[in-house]
Amino acid sequence: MLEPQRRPSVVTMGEILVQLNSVTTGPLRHVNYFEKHAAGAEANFAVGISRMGFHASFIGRVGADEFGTYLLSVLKAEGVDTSRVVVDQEAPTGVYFIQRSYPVPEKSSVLYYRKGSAGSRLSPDDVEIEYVRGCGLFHVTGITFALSESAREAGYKAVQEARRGGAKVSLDTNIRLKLWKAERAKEVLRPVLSMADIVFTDPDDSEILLGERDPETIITSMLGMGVSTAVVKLGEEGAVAGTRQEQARVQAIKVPVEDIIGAGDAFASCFSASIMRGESLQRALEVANAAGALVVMVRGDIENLPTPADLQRFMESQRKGRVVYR
Ligand code: KDG
Repeated sequence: MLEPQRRPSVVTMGEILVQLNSVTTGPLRHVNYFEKHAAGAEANFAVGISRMGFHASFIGRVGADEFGTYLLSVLKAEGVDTSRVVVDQEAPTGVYFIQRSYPVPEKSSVLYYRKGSAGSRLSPDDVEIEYVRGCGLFHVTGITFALSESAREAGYKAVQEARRGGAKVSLDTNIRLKLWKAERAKEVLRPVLSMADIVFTDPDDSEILLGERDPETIITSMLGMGVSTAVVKLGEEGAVAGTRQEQARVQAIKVPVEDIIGAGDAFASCFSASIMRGESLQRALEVANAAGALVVMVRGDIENLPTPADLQRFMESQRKGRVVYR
């Protein structure tokens, strides 16, 4: 058993990638400059948790290459425990590009170069049982289960062991249809849903997983599956959350949008941090909503992830109406 003080509060597991974000908007064929960022849903979550003052750890693989070295140094600089990151000698670090505001204004799309990447070679052997059992919260997204068979098995193992150790499990459904088909996502993720305590989702993913788009119905059916907190992100309509005891709702915050990718991870990490701080469901949803708004204002997923002090200043500026809206 790990000593209590050595136990990580939050463990996440997935693929950390290099994001090459278009400096200018429009179709990628005409973009000449790309900016390098560290990204990947679960890694973003770990950084978000660490900025909020909790111990966070990331399990995954990077290649033995310059990009792998870069990603590890970012995680370390952010205070994320990388002791369980494997440097894979056989495969390169995954990369993806972001195209912004084309063809839909303010929407971003992703282009993956990650097939056979180090991150996708995540395996059950990378999941150290005592480590995962010892955490307070284990967080994973649907992306990890879509990467490869071995990554899916690693995902199942980690979720089961976290539960065995008494940790809470949080799942962001994050179904990326560029990585797998809807029917397969449903088949693989349904068992994870029924093992999760906290679920973050949206109507598109819920339609695939539950055949439901209505937020209240989604919450009711998730609670019926044994989930204790269900959160439905509604984009421009804000978000709703529910437990068996309470319901919460927030309106979206209007801010100048640079790149929406990463907002969901900011939302999920700050929601979880707020719940870990013992705050109410309504407060957690407000904090999550504010964190998501902060992240869309810049390119890159992790750069604008807030500290508690940032959140306080931003939320105060909202109340005072000081933010200049579009
Ligand atoms: O949630 C943001 C992620 O989608 C992005 O950083 C890349 O992890 C990623 C993915 O697989 O899409």
